Formats: sequence, structure tokens, C-alpha cells
Amino acid sequence: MIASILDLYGIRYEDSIAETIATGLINRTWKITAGEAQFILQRINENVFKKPYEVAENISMLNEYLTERSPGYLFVAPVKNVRNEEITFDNEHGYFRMFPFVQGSHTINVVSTPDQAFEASLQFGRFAKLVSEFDASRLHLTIPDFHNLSLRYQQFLDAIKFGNPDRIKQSAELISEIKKYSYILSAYEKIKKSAKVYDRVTHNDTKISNVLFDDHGKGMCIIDLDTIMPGYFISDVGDMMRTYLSPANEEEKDFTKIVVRDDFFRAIVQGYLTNMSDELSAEERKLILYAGLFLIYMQAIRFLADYCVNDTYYGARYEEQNFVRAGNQLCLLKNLEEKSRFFEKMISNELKTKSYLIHS
Ligand code: GN1
Ligand code: MG
Repeated sequence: MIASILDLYGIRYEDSIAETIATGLINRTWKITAGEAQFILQRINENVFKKPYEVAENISMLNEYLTERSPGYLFVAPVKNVRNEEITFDNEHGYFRMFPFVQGSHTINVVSTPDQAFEASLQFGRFAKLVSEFDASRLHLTIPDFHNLSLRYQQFLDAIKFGNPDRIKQSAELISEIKKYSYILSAYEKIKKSAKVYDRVTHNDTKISNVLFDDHGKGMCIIDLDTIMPGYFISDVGDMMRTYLSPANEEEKDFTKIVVRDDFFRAIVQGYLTNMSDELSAEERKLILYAGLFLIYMQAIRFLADYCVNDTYYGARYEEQNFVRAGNQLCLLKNLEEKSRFFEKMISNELKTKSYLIHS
């Protein structure tokens, strides 16, 4: 499939090595080695990103801004094709982008030490700080309502009404659990009305595989910039909590392996606050723990809603994948919620002592 695409980047397929990188379910990704040069080639899923050119425009606006304001910052923008375009469209195969491969970098798929959580959070917080004066409203909504919990909840209600009756029946227990947590939705409705919880430039997909690490385990930069949009900081902090806190990830079927690790929680908070503590308003600072509850809850909702409509969005590698993932996320949510008081204390100590600044 990619020979004709590589051609448009001046690379001969016969002279290159293409390795598939299989992580996310949304976009397809290859590592291309052409002689000395290495690239990451990615096919954009246009069912998810309906306007691929807007994705490119967002990245290029931020690239321009950061190149001017923070020249030392490593921002991995796409390379242009022979037609001087950032996106390559091919009638048969769709939309593609190519990025330079960052030499000396690697990604990890599991967070196994608090240091890794700290490093990743430091990178996402650093990015958030560097673009904090960029007018977020200039950015396109590459996926409209992506983290709009009210809408996600409505989609869930529709799914359990109009979806696959067998799957809905099977999901009865999970559905009622989701409804029990509706206080998370009410809190979100309040946030939307608040003038002190700001629309910021957010990454919206802060999982660990979207951070590049160097050989010493230090964070280098963040990648996978397609979902950068205006949003609340809770999206970024929340998705880190969702994906770094437990040693078992969202695919785990044995829920007894889902554990919320205290020192990883502290590392996320410290990493993010290193750059963002003074940037967050008093009201935002109160939402740090909520960020995790919010994101995990939303993900549970999205997985279960998709299961009830026959996996139309995520697809599934096996029959019950989205059902399992919804149950998994609800278990994680419960574990996090159980530690709420302890974590709230931890956060307020961090904010008071600023001990995290020692790391920076
Ligand atoms: C999707 O496919 P992947 O892993 O890049 C989703 C995220 C979810 C994640 C959960 C554009 O990301 O929001 O957190 O699945 N991305 C999109 O597995 O929907
Ligand atoms: Mg991704």
C-alpha cells in the first residue's frame, strides 16, 4: 500500500525497509528506513479525523509559534512531500503524513517506574506551559466534542437505547454502575460554566507511548499531535492518571491486577506542576484528582457505548474487547475513588511545599 506514498516523499520502496508499528487502533503507523534516514509514516484514519488538513494546520500553527518563541523545544512536525504538502492524499489509500524519526529516541508501552511517569508528565506540562499564551481558539477542533463528557454521556444513553439488544442486556451491571457515578458528569457541567477553568491548548492523548524517551530514560518530547485542540487541562492530567497509575492497562481481563499506585500518582502531579503550578488558576488546582476520575469515567462510557453499538468506532480485536475494557476502566475508577481523600491531601501538600521543583 505504501509504495506509491513513499514515492511522493522521494523514497523508493524497493530501497527502504518498512516496519509496522502496531499500537493504537486508530491510525496505522510504519517506521521507514531509507539508507541513513529514518521516518515515521502514518496513515490518518479519516473516519475519526474527518478533516485531515485541519489536523495538519493545527500542527503547523503550533510549530510556527514554538519555533519562534521556544527555539530549543523539540516539536516533531511533519516533513513535506515533493509537492510541498504536509499531507499526502492518495485516491486509493487515503491520507498520510511523514515525520522525521527522532534519533536516539524510543517509546515505551508500559509505565513501570515513577520516574517514567514523572518524565512523561513533565513533558506534557512543559508543552502546556510553552503554549499557554497561544490563543487556543485559533485551533481547529480536529475531533469535535472529543472530551465533552456531556455529549459522551448522551451518546452512551443513545447506545443503550438503540444499540444491539443482546449486548445491552449483557451490559446491565456495567450500565447501572456508570449511572451511579453521574456526580462526575454534574461536576463537569459546573466546570463548563466556570470562567476560571480555562480553555487551553491540550494534547488529549497523553498515554505513555506518546512520549519519546532518550537512552537514559529522560523524556525528550511529546508526539502524536493530531488531537491537540482547545480543552481543559483535566484531559491531559486525567489521561495520564488513567494510563500510568495501574500496572495493568485497559486491556487487562483479570481485574485483580488493576491497582492504583500512590508513588505514580505523586509523580504525575509533581511532573505536571513543575511547569504548570503557577499557570493553573485556584479553581483548576482543585480539579487535579478530579481529572483522573473524569477521564477514566469518560473512557468507560466510550468503551461501553461502543460495545453496545457493535464496536463501530474502536473496532475490536476479539468479540468482547470493548466490554472488557469498560469493566476494566470502571474497576480502575473505583480504585482511584477509594483513595480520593489520601490523594487530595497529597496534592495539597505538593501545592504547598512545591517540593516537585527540586526535580526540575
Ligand atoms: C484511542 O487508538 P488510540 O490508542 O491512539 C482514542 C483515545 C482513547 C484510546 C483508548 C482519537 O486512541 O481517546 O483514550 O483509544 N483516540 C481517539 O484505547 O478516539
Ligand atoms: Mg494515538
